Amino acid sequence: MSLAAAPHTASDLNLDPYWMPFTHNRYFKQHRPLDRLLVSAEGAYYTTVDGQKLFDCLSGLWCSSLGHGHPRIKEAVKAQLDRADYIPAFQVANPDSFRLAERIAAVAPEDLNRVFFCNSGSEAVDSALKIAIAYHRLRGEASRTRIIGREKGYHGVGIGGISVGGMVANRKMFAPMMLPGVDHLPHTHSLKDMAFSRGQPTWGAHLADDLERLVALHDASTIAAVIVEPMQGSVGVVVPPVGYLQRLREICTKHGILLIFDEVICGFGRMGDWFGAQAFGVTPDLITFAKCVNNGTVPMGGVIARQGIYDSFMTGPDYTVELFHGYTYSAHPLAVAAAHATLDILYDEAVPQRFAALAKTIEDAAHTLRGEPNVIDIRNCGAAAAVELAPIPGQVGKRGLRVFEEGLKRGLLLRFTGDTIAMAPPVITTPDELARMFDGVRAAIRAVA
Ligand code: PXG
Ligand code: PLP
Repeated sequence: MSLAAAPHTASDLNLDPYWMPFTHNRYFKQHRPLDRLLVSAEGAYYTTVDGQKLFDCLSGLWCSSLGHGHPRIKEAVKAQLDRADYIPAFQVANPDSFRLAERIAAVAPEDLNRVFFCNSGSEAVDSALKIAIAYHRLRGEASRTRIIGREKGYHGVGIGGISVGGMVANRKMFAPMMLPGVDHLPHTHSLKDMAFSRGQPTWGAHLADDLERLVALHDASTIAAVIVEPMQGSVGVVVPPVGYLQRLREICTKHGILLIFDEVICGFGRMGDWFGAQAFGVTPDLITFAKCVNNGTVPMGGVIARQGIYDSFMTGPDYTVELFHGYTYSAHPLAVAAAHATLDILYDEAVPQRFAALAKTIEDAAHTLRGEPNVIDIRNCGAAAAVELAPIPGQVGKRGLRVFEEGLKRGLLLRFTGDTIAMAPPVITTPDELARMFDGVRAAIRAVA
């Protein structure tokens, strides 16, 4: 029986078989929190199994930026389901996949106009890394095999993504599986130099120069690509210093290294433009996307490549496969239909521009939390903000968890990573809802002081 059909049977629910992702399974299952069992979603709110409404402070997991249940997306997915539930993407295609690629290319920067589809951000990252390595090989530079990631980076949970990623908890258990030859740039998160910056910190552009040190160490002829998130979402809204991404671009260009922007969170409006690339005025060679491409409705991810990268694969006899890579569900018709409807809404409702306006309000509201107990940093970028709290001594992550639980009591579904609380509400958030969100966060922070 579904929870939705019988909301009051939640206490009978067998919690044991489901191995929850990125979750403290034992804590969850011992506490059996009814306010964490979500059964419906509408606009900017979830409803719990007990009927409590929770404001969606992170737009799902950064993916439902238009709010939930948008009628145009629902209709598009239902109509597609009536036409065809599944269409293979190998050697045949749904015409709507071509149209979607064309529309994504139209909003991507410069000549990034070739689009490869997959089903998640993690797959997008692994696909982009494979494309980068293969590209150099096809051009006769097979020695370019190293990938440079960044400390504190998050690039999903595939083997490629954890190798280039820089979050130690995601890596340490899996050390023997890591890609060889990966190196990391230093992260740009320095409380000493940039705490409480509004928007982009003015300190830190020089950290990009470390790429020159890695080039000197490894030699450019061994380096295929650099991958970074323009704005780092997962680690808690870490904002690129003014000039930092520009500097990375210059060094990559100078040494023939591909620059990959992992825009799984930045893409499709949140930064106040279509991509972080445009918001920050820096064009990479490859962009990964997922999440907001179809408002999180059906899993979808992808890679956007410069035309020259695609063209370099188009060699050999024309009846042979050029890229030996793809997924059963690449360009799944339901995901494609949801993406078309999402793009319609992004245009018709001027979503990137509205996010740019919301960004300013979020910045002002977020920084009013300065001076609250244990608040050691506040960061904001686009329509996203984070509050970093001092850990309870010896119990890193406990304060974040307790603020999250206090948030639930106040009708807020917050996102915590360690002791950092991140917020990225849907574009439909009203000024009143935004004020209530920050009031609730303030009260939750005080409650755990
Ligand atoms: N790259 C980036 C930059 C991401 O932020 C991924 C890749 C992986 O995407 P998938 O679809 O495989 O999960 C991500 C995902 C959070 C949070 O709370 C962030 C992500 C996922 C879940 C939670 O910040 N980012
Ligand atoms: N494992 C097996 C045995 C398969 O047959 C396939 C696909 O055919 C996969 C894994 C990969 O699945 P996907 O294409 O959904 O990534």
